Amino acid sequence: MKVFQGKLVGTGLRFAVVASRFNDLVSSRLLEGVKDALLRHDVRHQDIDVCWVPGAWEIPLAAKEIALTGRYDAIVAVGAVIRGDTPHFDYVSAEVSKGVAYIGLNQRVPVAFGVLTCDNLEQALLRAGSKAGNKGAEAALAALEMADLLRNIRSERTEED
Ligand code: INI
Repeated sequence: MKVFQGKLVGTGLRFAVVASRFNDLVSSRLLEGVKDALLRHDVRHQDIDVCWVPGAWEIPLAAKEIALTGRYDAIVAVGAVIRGDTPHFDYVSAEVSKGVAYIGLNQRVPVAFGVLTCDNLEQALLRAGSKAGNKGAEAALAALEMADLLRNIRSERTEED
C-alpha cells in the first residue's frame, strides 16, 4: 500500500497570494495570516508573491494567469465577501468559489480558498485574526500541504521511502 501525504514543510516551495482590496480591513489581516503561516513553515520571504485585485469577483482570473506562469507551487486566495441588502453577495461568492475550484482543477495547481463569505463585518473580523482564528493562515497551511502532496504524488514519493 502506498500512502501519499503532504507535510507542512515549505522549503523550496513558491507561493502566490491573490488578495482582494474590497473590504481591505479584513483581507489585509487575512494576507498577514497567510504570510505569517508560510514564513513560520520555512517558506522564504522572496518565495511569496502578492497580487492585489479590486474585489473577490476578480480573484479567479488573476489566479489563472498566475497559475499559467508555472512559477508557483500553490496559490492562496484571500478576500471577504460580506452580505449587503441586495443579492450581489450571492453572485460574487458563488463565482469566486466556483472559479477558484475550477482553476485548481484545470491548471493542476492547488488554489486554497481563504475567501470569507460572511453575513456582516463582525463575523469577518472574527475570522481574520481574532476569536475564530485566521482563515488566511488556515488556507496557507492547506496550500502548503497540497503543494507537498502533489510533489510527492508526481515523484511517487510515499511514506515508506
Ligand atoms: N467584492 C468583495 O470582495 N467583497 C464584497 O463584499 C463585495 N460586495 O459585497 O460588493 C465585492 N464586490 C465587488 C466585486 O468583487 C467586483 O470587484 C465588482 O463587481 C467589479 O467587478
